Amino acid sequence: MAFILTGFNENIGTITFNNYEKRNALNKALLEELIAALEDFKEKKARAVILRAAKGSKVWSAGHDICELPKSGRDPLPYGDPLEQAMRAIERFSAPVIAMIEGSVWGGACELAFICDILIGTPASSFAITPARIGVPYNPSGILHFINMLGIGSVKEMFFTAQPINAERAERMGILNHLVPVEELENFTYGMARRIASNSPLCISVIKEQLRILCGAHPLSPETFERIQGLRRLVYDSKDYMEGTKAFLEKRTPVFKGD
Ligand code: YXS
Repeated sequence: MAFILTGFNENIGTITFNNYEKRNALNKALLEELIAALEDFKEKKARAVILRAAKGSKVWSAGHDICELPKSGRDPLPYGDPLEQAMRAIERFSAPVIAMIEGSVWGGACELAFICDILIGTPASSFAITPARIGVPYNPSGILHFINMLGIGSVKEMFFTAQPINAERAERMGILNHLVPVEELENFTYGMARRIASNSPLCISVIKEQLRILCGAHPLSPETFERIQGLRRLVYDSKDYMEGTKAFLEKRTPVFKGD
């Protein structure tokens, strides 16, 4: 089964999540297909890529596939995790990637959407950052992506409450570049992609890479890095981390005890 569908037209690539039975949960296979699709679009010299869910989706993506999160004692978001690899592939893709958001976005899918260059949503779009709901210690590069997008106050609220932010607020916060009626979403998004495709691809790819380098220019001392890793280990070694994933799979509310 293909976990994504792809298309290529007028130098614009399209990647459509195709795992709705599991609410487009980002499993290893889907993410490997996404990375392969970007490689193919690179060969075809795509000038823009659109990342989307199927038309009419109520959920854009439910985030990391919880069934694939490691058991206690292992970092759930290591550097080599397929989701981390997919995000780096998007960040380093030479052309702009536009997230066309129809439906709700959860957990690691928020970071996947935020790492895209432009986000276009509808009034039914929403965004929920959910590590605290599952008991997952997010990683430094991911937190930096959120800080670069939102500012520290909004990042704290979204991480601490794990509650969805609606489309109107998401536009005010700068998450959405554009908020359009659902019936206009495809035309608006592909219209922007065509405008981008008509500009200088070399200039755009250099500006995109310059922005990536400048946004990520936060040197960490080895001691700071080790302290962050030690803090994260406290969480992923905890009973709460086990309880979060177990509760989801048993379809019940988690009972966190703080240890
Ligand atoms: O019971 P079946 O087999 O039909 O499967 C159900 C769900 O178990 C499955 N599913 C998922 N499977 C794995 N990983 C997921 N993230 C996931 N989400 C859903 O899809 C089938 C249909 O789900 P259901 O019945 O709940 O659909 P719904 O339409 O009533 O509700 C849609 C959602 C998205 C509101 C609901 O599925 C939900 O709350 N999903 C979990 C959202 C979430 O907390 N995602 C965070 C994943 S962890 C992550 O991304 C990072 C590690 S972190 O946490 O750090 O951000």
